[in-house]
Amino acid sequence: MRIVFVSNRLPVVIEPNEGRWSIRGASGGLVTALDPLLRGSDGIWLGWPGAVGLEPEKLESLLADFSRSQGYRIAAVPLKEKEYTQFYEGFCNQIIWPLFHDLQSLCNFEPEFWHYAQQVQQKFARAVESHGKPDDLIWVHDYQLMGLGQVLADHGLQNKLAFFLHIPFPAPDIFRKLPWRRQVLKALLRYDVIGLQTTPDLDNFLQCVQRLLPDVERQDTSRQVRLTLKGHSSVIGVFPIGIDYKEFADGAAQPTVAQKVEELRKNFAGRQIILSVDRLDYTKGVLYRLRAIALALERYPDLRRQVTFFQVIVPSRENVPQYQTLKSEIEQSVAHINGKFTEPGWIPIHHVFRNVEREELLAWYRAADVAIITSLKDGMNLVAKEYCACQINGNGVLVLSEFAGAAEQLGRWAVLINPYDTDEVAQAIKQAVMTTPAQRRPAMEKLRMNVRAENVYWWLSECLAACGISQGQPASSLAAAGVV
Ligand code: ADQ
Repeated sequence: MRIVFVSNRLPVVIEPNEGRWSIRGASGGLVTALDPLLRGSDGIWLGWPGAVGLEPEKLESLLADFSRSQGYRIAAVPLKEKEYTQFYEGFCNQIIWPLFHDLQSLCNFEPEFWHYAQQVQQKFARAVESHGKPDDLIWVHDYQLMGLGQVLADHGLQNKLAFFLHIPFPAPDIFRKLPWRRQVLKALLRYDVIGLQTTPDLDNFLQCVQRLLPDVERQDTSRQVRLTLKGHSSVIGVFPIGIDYKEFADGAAQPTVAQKVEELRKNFAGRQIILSVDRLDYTKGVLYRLRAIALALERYPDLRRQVTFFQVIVPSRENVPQYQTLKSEIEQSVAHINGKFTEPGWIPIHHVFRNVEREELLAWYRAADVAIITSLKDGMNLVAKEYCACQINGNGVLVLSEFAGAAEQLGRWAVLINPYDTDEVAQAIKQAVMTTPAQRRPAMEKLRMNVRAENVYWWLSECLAACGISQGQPASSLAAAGVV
C-alpha cells in the first residue's frame, strides 16, 4: 500500500541564498523515519512549502529537484497570504496551539480564523484528491489538519484515513472552551485511525467525546478503543513517538563530535554543564526555569562556579507577537540573572538563540552532565530522548517535567519536576548536580534502553499496524530490549 503523507509543512526549507532560491531537507525524527518508507513505496508527501513570494514555476522546479534527490515525491499545497495569516498564524497558533497546551487565556477565538481553517482544509483535500490513488493510505499529521479527514470523507474518498496528533489532547473543561468543539470532534471521528501520544491524551479525548457527543458508541479492546458515530468507526490508540536512536547514538560517537565535546569540557573545566534545548515557545516553560535557576543560585551558594547553564533556543513563529514578547522576556531574565551572579571567570547562563548545526547539538547533548526539560505541557518532547541517546558515556541526569509526554515512558528513571513549582525545580537542580556517577549510570542505562527500544521505527510500525499494515519486521519492544 502506498502512503500519502500530509502535514501542514513539507519537510523542506526553501530560502534565498546569494540572490537565488535554494531547497534543502528539513531535519527531524519524523523525516528520518519516513524517508525509507516513502522511498520504498513510491509514496508522496503533501504540505505547504513554507515559502512566500516564490513564482509557481520556480517552486515546481525546486520541488522536482528535491524529489529526484530524495527518491520520493513531494507536492506543494500553496497558501495565500491571507490563508497563512488567518489559518496558520491565527487558527493554528492563536487558538489550537495554546488551548491544547492548557493555556486558554492566550487564545484569540476570532471567528474568521475558523472560516479560513475550513477553507484551507478544502485546499488540502483537493491536493490529496489530485495526487492520491484509490488504494493509498492517507496519513494526516497534527493539529492543523484535524478537519481534513471529514472533508475527504464528505467528498466520497474511500481510502483509509489515518491521523496522528503530535501535541497533547486537553481535558474536557479546557476543550469545552473551543467555540467549534463539536465540529472538531466530529471531524476527527471521520478518520479511521487516530493516534495520540500518551494515555492521559487518550483519556482526555474519550472524556470529551463522552461529554460532547453522547451518541458515540464505545468498544474497548486490550490496546485500543473503537468509537462509532453514525455508522462510521474509528480506532483510537496511544503511539508515543520515538527518535532514530541509532542515528543520535552513532552521531554522538563520531570523532568530530568527540573533539567538540573535548573543547566544551576544556571551556567549562571543573563545572557541571546543565543543558536545556527548546524551540522558542511559551509551552516550554523557559521563564519558569529561569526563575528556578535564580532561586537555586541564591539558595545553594555552593552551586555557583560549580555549574554552567547552557540554554539553547531555536527561533520559532517569529511573526506572532506573543513569541516576540517571550523572546525579549527571556533575554531580560538571562541578563538579570547573569548581572546578579556573574563573577570573574564564571558566567552562570550561556544563552544561544539560533538554529545549531547537528554536530554541535550532538556535542552539547553528549557533554552535558544534566539536561533539564521544563515544559508546562508537551506532546512528547524529543529533546529528552535525544539527550539520552547521546549520553554514550552514561553519566548524565535527566530532569524532566511531569507534563511532558515523555514522562510516561521515561519518568521512572528521571528526576521528575512540576515546572510551576520553583522550589521543587531549584531543589531538583541541586539534587541532579549532587548525584554520584554510581547513582547516575543505572538510571541513564534504563533511559537509553527505553529510548532505543521505543524508537521512531517502533512507533511507525505500531501506527501502521493499527492501520492494518504490517511491515514484515518485528518491532523492537521494551520486553525484548530488557527494559521491563
Ligand atoms: P516540538 O514542539 O518542536 O515538536 P520537540 O519534541 O522538543 O518539540 O522537538 C524539537 C526538535 O527541535 C528536536 O528534534 C531538537 O533536536 C530540535 N532543536 C531544538 N533546538 C534546536 C536548535 N537550536 N537547533 C537545531 N535543532 C534544534 C512537536 C510537539 C512535541 C512532540 C514533537 C514530535 O510539540 O511535543 O514531541 O512534535 O511529535
